[in-house]
Amino acid sequence: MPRGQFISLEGLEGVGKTTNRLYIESLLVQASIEVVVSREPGGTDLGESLRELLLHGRAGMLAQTELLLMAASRSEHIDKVIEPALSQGRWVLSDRFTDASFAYQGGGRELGANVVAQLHSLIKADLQPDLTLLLDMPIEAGMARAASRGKLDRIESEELAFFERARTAYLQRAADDPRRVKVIDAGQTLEQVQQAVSEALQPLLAKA
Ligand code: T5A
Repeated sequence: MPRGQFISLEGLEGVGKTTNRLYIESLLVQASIEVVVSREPGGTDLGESLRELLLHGRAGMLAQTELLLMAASRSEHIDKVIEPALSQGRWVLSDRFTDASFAYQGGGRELGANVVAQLHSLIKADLQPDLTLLLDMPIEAGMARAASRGKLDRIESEELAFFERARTAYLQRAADDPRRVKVIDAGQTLEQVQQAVSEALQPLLAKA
């Protein structure tokens, strides 16, 4: 059985990952592709408990603790959800993956890309998505969208400079691997964003 394809969605707060995840799922279902939809942090029972701590725990968590907990969630997610699905020929659509740690902990928390890469060498560092859609837009506009949904969580409450560093790190990841990471202007109308998302998916869909 051919291995499934792995797609990740990335971007800062409020850029429309959830909205576009649902759209991509509908495109895959229309194409009769069996897809496992998941998220990070989360995706497993333990990962969802870690997500609760990471997003709604008390303030004052050390940057390195945050990175380790993200990686712990990812390790469980890879072994228990992503790898089994891909090897059974199913596709995986994950709301965030490793690029988020490079952006938020490497960039935002200033731990640096080397530390993030070193830690990931302990988990399955060679597993990369076949396609990553990086939804990008000015930070303030994304935060306004996120804020319109209600109270901000622990990470969403960070200062603007944190998100500026995270955005720079995300765009660096895209520049370093343009074949895998496609940057989509998330500040357009939803219809335009979905058109761009659909176009970016075509090469993968053509292989299905
Ligand atoms: N994290 C995660 C790390 O620090 N390191 C890591 O390694 C990992 C894996 C996870 C947090 O953890 C951090 C990053 C995050 O801070 P999350 O699950 O990504 O959190 O956060 P969510 O709250 O689920 O998602 P976001 O806040 O990022 O929002 P979304 O899902 O990007 O945006 P969405 O789809 O809910 O849209 C927001 C609003 O905008 C509207 C939608 O209708 C909605 O109301 N909208 C648009 N409006 C106008 N035009 C468009 N084109 C629109 N698209 C969406």
